[in-house]
Amino acid sequence: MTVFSHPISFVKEAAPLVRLCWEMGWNEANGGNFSWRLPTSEIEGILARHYPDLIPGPANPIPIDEPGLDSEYFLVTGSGQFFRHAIDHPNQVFGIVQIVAGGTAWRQVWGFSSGARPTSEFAMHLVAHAVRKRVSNGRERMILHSHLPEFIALSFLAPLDSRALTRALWEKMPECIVIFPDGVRVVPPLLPGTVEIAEASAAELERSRIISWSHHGIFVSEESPDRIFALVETIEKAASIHRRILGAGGAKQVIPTEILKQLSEKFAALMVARPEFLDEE
Ligand code: 2HA
Ligand code: ZN
Repeated sequence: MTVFSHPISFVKEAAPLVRLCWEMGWNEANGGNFSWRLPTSEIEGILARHYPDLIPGPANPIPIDEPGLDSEYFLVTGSGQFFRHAIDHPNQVFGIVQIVAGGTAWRQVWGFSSGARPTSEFAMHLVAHAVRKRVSNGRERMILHSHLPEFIALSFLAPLDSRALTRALWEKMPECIVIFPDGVRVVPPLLPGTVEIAEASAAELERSRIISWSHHGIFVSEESPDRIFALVETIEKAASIHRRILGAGGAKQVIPTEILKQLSEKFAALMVARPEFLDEE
């Protein structure tokens, strides 16, 4: 395998993740998007060293003000860009933007070599970063939106309900409750890219790193490429098991609640939250 390299260490890490998402069948064509809140002094140092002549672009207003993100830098995929091209054309697929003017605007500082702008979901990503930066005390830095086939299929087969979906996934694979104890929060069908879906999503992101955009895909927040990939692949695996069971006429039995409780006690130290949907209704 050719080793991918890039002067910007964050692009070097993000491009293989983004390309892998395409290989997994999660991000077809220009579907989905990715962003990474970069450590400020590190990215400023890298840009000054490798791209000393960069001139930041003009300020573009953000639909929803995010004062909590003022002066932050984001590596972000471009609107219309293909995840499939991330390794071959990283400087075209990705850009780096900085939030300026007290969190009311962004300006481009690097990338988007073919003239793209940040993803059409950029305002949504910023809303999510603001919520999850606060809720996770700064740990989470990365957002991935993917069109997962098995996970999307479930939104046509099962109730659009956070508790029902979370329990259905937890009860199919013992790893699930440990890897996503915060559960999957369901956002009802709303038009992508609107302020309305951003607000509904922000409310759910207060409770979990993982939201389902019904009939559309998953939107998750995590710390690093490895963690975000592991989280999404586990959810998609559980969704595929659940969907196969539904397709075969439904489960004859599931992992008992008692075992889920024991798992969440045994692995409590590894878990990001206490599971909320374990109590009886
Ligand atoms: O095409 O996935 O949600 C980008 C998207 C919009
Ligand atoms: Zn999408």
